[in-house]
Amino acid sequence: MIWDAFRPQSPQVHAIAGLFDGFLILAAVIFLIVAGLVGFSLVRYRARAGAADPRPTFGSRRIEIAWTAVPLLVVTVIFVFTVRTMAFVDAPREPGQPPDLVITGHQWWWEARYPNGAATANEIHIPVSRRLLARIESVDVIHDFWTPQLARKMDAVPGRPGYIWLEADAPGAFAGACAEFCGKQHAWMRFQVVAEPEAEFSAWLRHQAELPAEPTGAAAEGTRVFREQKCGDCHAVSAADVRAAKGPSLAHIATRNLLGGELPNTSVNLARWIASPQSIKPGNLMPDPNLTPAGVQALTAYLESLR
Ligand code: HEC
Ligand SMILES: [Cu+2]
Repeated sequence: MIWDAFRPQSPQVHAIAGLFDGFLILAAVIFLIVAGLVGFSLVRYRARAGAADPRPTFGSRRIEIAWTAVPLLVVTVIFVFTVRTMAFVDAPREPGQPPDLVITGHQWWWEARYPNGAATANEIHIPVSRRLLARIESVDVIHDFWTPQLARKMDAVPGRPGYIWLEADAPGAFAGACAEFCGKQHAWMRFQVVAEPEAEFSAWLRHQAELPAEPTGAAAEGTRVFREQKCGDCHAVSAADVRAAKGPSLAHIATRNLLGGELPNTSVNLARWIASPQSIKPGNLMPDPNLTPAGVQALTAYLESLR
């Protein structure tokens, strides 16, 4: 996973980085001029033995105009470039089109829903070189959705959705994080944006909305434990199940790279999570279930069949 805020990978972040670089150069030039003049004055006008006090300058209109006009000009340049960049980077606050996906912050995971019913957690797929309009929401507290290489930050404020363009220049998995302190597991509210060629993206999107295959063998035993443990009160297992979700959709969970936003999705980690989510992500909103080792094994087999 790439986690490099200094390597922009989208036109929007290129624009933001360009603004930053420009201002850095401007600030460096101003610094050199000011520091140079201070240095020059220190040497040229230093106190000399026997010299008289220098004559103070009062009420010089020329100097006052200069030290008003020059900063005004600098600030105007900064303002114009900032507004131009914002106009390019920002999605409209009230877009006249439906979003391509809805991203919802939960304590402490990210849900992504697509119009065809596909739902995923902490792993957001986008096509390469096509910007998607993402609507950013929250169901509990204020979170902040941030993929440093792909898009600006956007607060996820309950009841007040925001919009961003989500785009990537090249295929890859780009790291993201919640950027607004939101409680105990804030630091673990990680996610990945997976950018892939258009054909792969649309295949992924179609597949995620399909119903899972009927489980057989150990996996079928897992569905029984799943019902018995009421996992389904919080988790959907198919795209047809659209109840308001307390937990991530587990439909096609076996196709995902990560668990809990950070842990590689392997059999061992999946079993560890099912057995004791609290020991992995203390305080998260999934209570430790009371399972036998056989129950953990059956559930793991079941969830691994959800591909
Ligand atoms: C009270 C609601 C609740 C119940 C019941 C519950 N879970 Fe969860 N589960 C959650 C929440 C919330 C998360 C997300 C935790 C986080 O990452 O902060 C989660 C996460 C998971 C994950 C990781 C998903 C991912 O994409 O990271 C798996 C797997 C999972 N639960 C399986 C189960 C199984 C199996 C059961 C039944 C034994 C179960 N859950 C019962 C709420 C629940
Ligand atoms: Cu958060």
